[in-house]
Amino acid sequence: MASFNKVALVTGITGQDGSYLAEFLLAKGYVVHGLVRRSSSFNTSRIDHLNEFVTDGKLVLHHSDLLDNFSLSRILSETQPDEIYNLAAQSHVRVSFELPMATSETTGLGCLAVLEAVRLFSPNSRIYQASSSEMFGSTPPPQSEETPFHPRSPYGVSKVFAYWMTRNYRESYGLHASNGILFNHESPRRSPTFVTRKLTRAAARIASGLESSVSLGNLSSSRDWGYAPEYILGMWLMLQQDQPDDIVLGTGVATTVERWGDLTFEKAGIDFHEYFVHNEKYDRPSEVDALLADTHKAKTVLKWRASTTAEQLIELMLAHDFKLISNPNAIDGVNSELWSELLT
Ligand code: NAP
Ligand code: F7E
Repeated sequence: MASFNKVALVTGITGQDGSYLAEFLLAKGYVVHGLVRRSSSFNTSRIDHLNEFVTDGKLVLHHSDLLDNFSLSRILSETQPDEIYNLAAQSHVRVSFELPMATSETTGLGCLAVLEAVRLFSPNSRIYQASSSEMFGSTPPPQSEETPFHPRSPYGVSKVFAYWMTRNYRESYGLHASNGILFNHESPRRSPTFVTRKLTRAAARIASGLESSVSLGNLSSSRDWGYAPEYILGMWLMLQQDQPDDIVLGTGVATTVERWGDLTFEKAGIDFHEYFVHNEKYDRPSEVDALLADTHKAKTVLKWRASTTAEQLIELMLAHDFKLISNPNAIDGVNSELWSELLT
């Protein structure tokens, strides 16, 4: 009997979440199509360890761009994916103040381009839209699916647009389109331009005598920080539900940036306040002060919960940043016990 593989299409496959999601789906037996945008230098370092699947034809990489509707439409027509994960975005909040138009195009209109291409060329595909806790902005915590949005950056505003477009296509055309409203999730694959990885990397390098300070912006904001691979399971579960929905994923515990810095440097054997330098270039024109997830719905509907604590997350990120000092090509695998738990 011929075996049947589900087909998934992942935009943003070269990013933190896209790389873990590709691994997860391949381990589940999916054929995975990933969109890679053209770059003048290599931009596939997070998925290069999956090359054996490219050779086997299980992982197919396509050059595309969320801003190129024709390529998106052609790829959707040709691949007819069962599931589409729209993870591509200009995802840096501070940068979105410098690039408001480009951010709105990719992060906002890019989602609409995917929805419209699905409606026209692959209407049976299920869609996951990577919505964000940044949409809550200045609305006080805890934040749930019922919390009103008050975004505080061009990034947050663009994500609100994409969120409502996703709902509108669900209500207007009956698409199976879901918003995962994810709070911050981190990993050793996180770009060091985000504060958690910037801190674990700096602590490892300062403790090893390679650097002498770390420049940062606002330390008083708090975030609900979880471990990215666990959130991949939540994304996948949303697309396995009979009905599309909008669901918050987070840990339910918040930590300030300063506390993350203190803990990280302490675990590296040094004192954060000896090495911290304030640099206003990292401050934002308007800040999101406090994010904390109310994950009641994820627990009841998806039976999903985050299990890695902020301290455990710091330890695993820090360990990887120390490893990178002696071996710059070290690959950060997910702990095999956790991985098999996520896959079963
Ligand atoms: P990331 O590491 O910044 O990855 C973003 C991905 O989007 C990269 O693969 C990037 O390609 C791609 N991309 C950017 N512009 C594109 C364009 N015009 N066309 C096609 N691809 C484009 O982000 P992440 O942390 O994995 O997050 C995944 C998604 O979840 C994003 O939409 C983000 O906004 C959202 N989100 C993230 C978090 C979080 O805490 N991580 C929380 C809530 C929501 P390159 O590799 O070439 O740059
Ligand atoms: O900032 C403060 C900064 O850039 C966290 C993205 O994945 O999560 C992420 O957005 C906090 C902010 O993440 C520096 O002002 C201080 O208060 O690590 P971040 P973010 O802005 O929360 C959401 C959910 C997303 O959807 C986004 O895509 O840390 N902070 N000093 C700093 N932040 C950075 N990046 N760099 C600093 O030097």
